[in-house]
Order: sequence, then structure tokens, then C-alpha cells
Amino acid sequence: MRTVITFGTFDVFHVGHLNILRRAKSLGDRLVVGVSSDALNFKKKERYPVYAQHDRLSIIQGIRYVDDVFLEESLEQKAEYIKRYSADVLVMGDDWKGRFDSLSSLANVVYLERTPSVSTTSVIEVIKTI
Ligand code: C2G
Repeated sequence: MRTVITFGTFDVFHVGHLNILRRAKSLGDRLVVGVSSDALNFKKKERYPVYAQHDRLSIIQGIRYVDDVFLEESLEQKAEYIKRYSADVLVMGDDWKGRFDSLSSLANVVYLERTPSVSTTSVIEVIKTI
């Protein structure tokens, strides 16, 4: 059983999110997703996500590629989460390239290319103009 773990806010779920979850799952048998908490997001981006954490958790849990979800409370706890879920592979989008190489003694660290031309920010901007 090869376990893959990945992390993200997944706010205003879009096809870029779906693509990375599908590709992450294809690297193993079980996909576990750490969904960044509202508080962690505020710390990181100085704004709260549009969707509250319990809704983002429900959406991610409902995706067919996802086997388990949990709340990611801190960016610095990735080693702990990898051990807790016995993850063999850590998947991150390539906007994080190189940032988690220090974890490669714990798991195989893979950066996947982001889906071009879609982001939560661009969706919010489009909606604002409607
Ligand atoms: N993503 C993607 N293509 C896009 C947009 C996002 O592949 N067009 C990926 C990101 O690279 C990330 C995942 O979808 O792997 C979730 O994206 P975000 O919610 O933006 O994640 P982020 O805020 O970067 O949180 O501990 C990790 C951080 O909390 C990651």
C-alpha cells in the first residue's frame, strides 16, 4: 500500500485542484489530503478563504481520488503529518518547487506542474466583474 499525501487550501474548488488530486492519486494507492485551516490561511495570506474549513474539508473528502482528509494547522508540521499517515510520497504543486526537499529522507517529494490559467484569485476577480 503506497500512500500519497498532499496539502492545500483548495478554496473555491476548480479544475486545477481536481487535476492535482487526480495526478497525486495516480502516484499511489491511497491519497491523504491536508486541508489548510482558516487560521493558517489568515496567517499566510492575511485573508480568510471564501469557503470555511469545514466546507473545504467536505468538498475534498467528496472527491473520488481522495481517501482521507485532515486539517493542516501549520506549514511547519509536514514531517509530523507524513509520519502520522505513513506517507511514502509527498506531492506539492511546482509553485513550491524545492521548498520541501528537506523532507526527502521521510518521503519521495514530487512537485507537479500547476494547471495553467486557473486560480482561486482569478475566479474571484472574474466574479467581481459580473
Ligand atoms: N494547483 C494547481 N494548479 C492551479 C492551482 C492550484 O495544480 N492552477 C495546486 C497547487 O499547486 C496546490 C493545490 O492545487 O498543490 C492547492 O492549491 P492552493 O489551495 O492554492 O494551495 P496553497 O494555498 O498553495 O496551499 O501546506 C501547503 C499549503 O497550504 C499549500
